[in-house]
Parts: sequence; structure tokens; C-alpha cells
Amino acid sequence: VLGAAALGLAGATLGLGFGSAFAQDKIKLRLSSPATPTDQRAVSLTEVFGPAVAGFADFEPHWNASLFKQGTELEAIARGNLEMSIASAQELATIFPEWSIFAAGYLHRDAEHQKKVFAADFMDDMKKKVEDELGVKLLTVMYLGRRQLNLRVDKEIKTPADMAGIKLRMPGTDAWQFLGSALGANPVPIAFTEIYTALQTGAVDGQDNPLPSTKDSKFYEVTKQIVLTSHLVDLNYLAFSKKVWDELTPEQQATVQKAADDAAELGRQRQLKLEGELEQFFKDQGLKVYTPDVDAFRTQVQKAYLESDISKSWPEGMVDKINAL
Ligand code: KDO
Repeated sequence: VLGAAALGLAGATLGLGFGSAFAQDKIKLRLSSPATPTDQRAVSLTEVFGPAVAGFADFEPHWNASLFKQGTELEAIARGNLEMSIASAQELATIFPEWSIFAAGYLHRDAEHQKKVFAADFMDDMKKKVEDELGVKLLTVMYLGRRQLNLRVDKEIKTPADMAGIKLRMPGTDAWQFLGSALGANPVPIAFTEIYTALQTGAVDGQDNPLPSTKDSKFYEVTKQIVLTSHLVDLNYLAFSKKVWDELTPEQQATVQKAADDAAELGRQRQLKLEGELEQFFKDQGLKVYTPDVDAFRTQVQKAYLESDISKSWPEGMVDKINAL
């Protein structure tokens, strides 16, 4: 038998426990996400998170929803079939309705506000419930960006009234569909990976995503205009299996936590930079890019939430606490 000693790989020389000198003893951290590998959240996780945990874990990301379909990842983690995902508040809201508060249009102001909200004391009970009841630990908040309307129709959009009859692709959960209706459109549920074809074939009249995603997934090739509604300052949570977390040593937990925060910060800075640069890119591609009557959109969207059953699931006083941060 060709032992480790024969190869000159005594564990002690590596400063590790004997067994842990071998890759197969590392923890496997599979992440599944519909994000493309060139999305800044993906790039920063690959460049920062993976190397930072490499001493004890193999980070194995699967992009383009190649391991699990969009929206099924949290359940996969809960069942022990997956270790990580880039979860949305809308996905959490399918299980814990109160999370729809973070899916509401015109609530978060910007990337810094998202960070403050995620770190606030009033989040503790909500996070703990997700850990205890779903077995998912939310490590950090990731910035996706300001969602803008991106349409294949020419019609100028000034107010929500102009959205009447527009088939707007939105992701497939109630919280997303509600936002589409609140914007005045007819929302159509379609997975992220199917958007390009849906736009190309005319199955929908438009989609909404932050500018970096619209560039990255080349939606500009099959659309004519971008309407800068900034209707949702969108976020994701880096979700981690609580079972795996509990098996880590305190040092490893600290390493994972720091790696997650560092990756999120780098992704946030890169995404913000791209958002600032991309307007010109789309104009150069021949798209119209303009700002509508944002106050009209904000007023209609906020009113829709406050008058709906959705807001009844929100913890008492939380909107005020969020606004006060
Ligand atoms: C989308 O499906 O439009 C969306 O932007 C929703 C987000 O929550 C996020 O999951 C994102 O897709 C994917 O990561 C792909 O970028």
C-alpha cells in the first residue's frame, strides 16, 4: 500500500491533522444559483470565498441553475442535498411570509442601507427562525442592484398607467408577481435562465433586472429600451447549511463568516461601479435609456403594498425601523 508516509506527506509536516491533509476529507460546499459565472456575486465568491475557506473546504459553485432550478435551492439545503445558495427575500417569503418586507418595492434605499438593515437587532428573530425551522443560516447580504424595466416594445413609459397590458417577466414567486402588478404590468412568471428566449420570441414584452444583469445576460440584444424606475434595490442572502455550520470548529466558522462578508463587499463594490458605467453602454447598443416619473411609480407601488395582505405579515413597526436606519 502506497501510504502517505511513502510519498513524504506526513500530516505533521503540513501542520494539519493526518487525515485532513487529504482533499477527500475536506468539507464539500456546493452552491447552486441561476446567476451566470460572470455575474459579480459569482466572480467575488469564486475569487474570494473559495480561496479563503480552501484550508478545510472545497467550494464548488454551480452557476446558471445547473444543479438546482431557481427557487428550489433553499429546500435542497433544508433536505441536506445542497450546502449553499444565493437566496432572495422573495424565496424566503414563500416559507416565512414576513420576509416579503425585503421584497417590497421602494423600501431599501441603497447598498449601504441594505447592510445596515441586515445587521440590525430587529433582524435577529427573523434570522433565528430561518435557522431553527429551515436549517439555513443567512451569512451575509449581497447587493444585486437597482432593478430597472427593460422592454422590447417602443412605447414610452412615464407612469405606471403606461405599463397597462405590458407582459412583464418576473421571477416565479408571489412576492415577485405582486411587484410586477404593483408596477402596473401583467406579470408573467419565468425562470431567469429562460428570459432571453422569452424576450426573443415575444412571449413577454419585457423583464426587470439591475443593469449589470441585463448586460451580463445580453438581454439588451433582444430589447429596445431601459426605463430607470429603480423600483427595487435588490439583494440576496448568502445561505449556508446550518447542519454543516454546526459541524465546523469555531475557527472555521469565523473563517467562513469573514470569507462571506469579504466576498459580498467586493461584489457590492464591483456591482455599484458597473451600475454607474452601464447607461452609456446600453445607449451605444442603440437602446433608449431614460428616467420616468419615479415619484408616480413610488407612490403607486408603496400604496399597493400597504393596502395588500402581504404587508399584514410584516412585523409590527418594522417599516418605520427600516426607514429610520
Ligand atoms: C431574476 O430572476 O430576475 C433574479 O434577478 C432574481 C434574483 O433574486 C436573483 O436570484 C437573480 O435573478 C439570479 O441570481 C440571476 O442573476
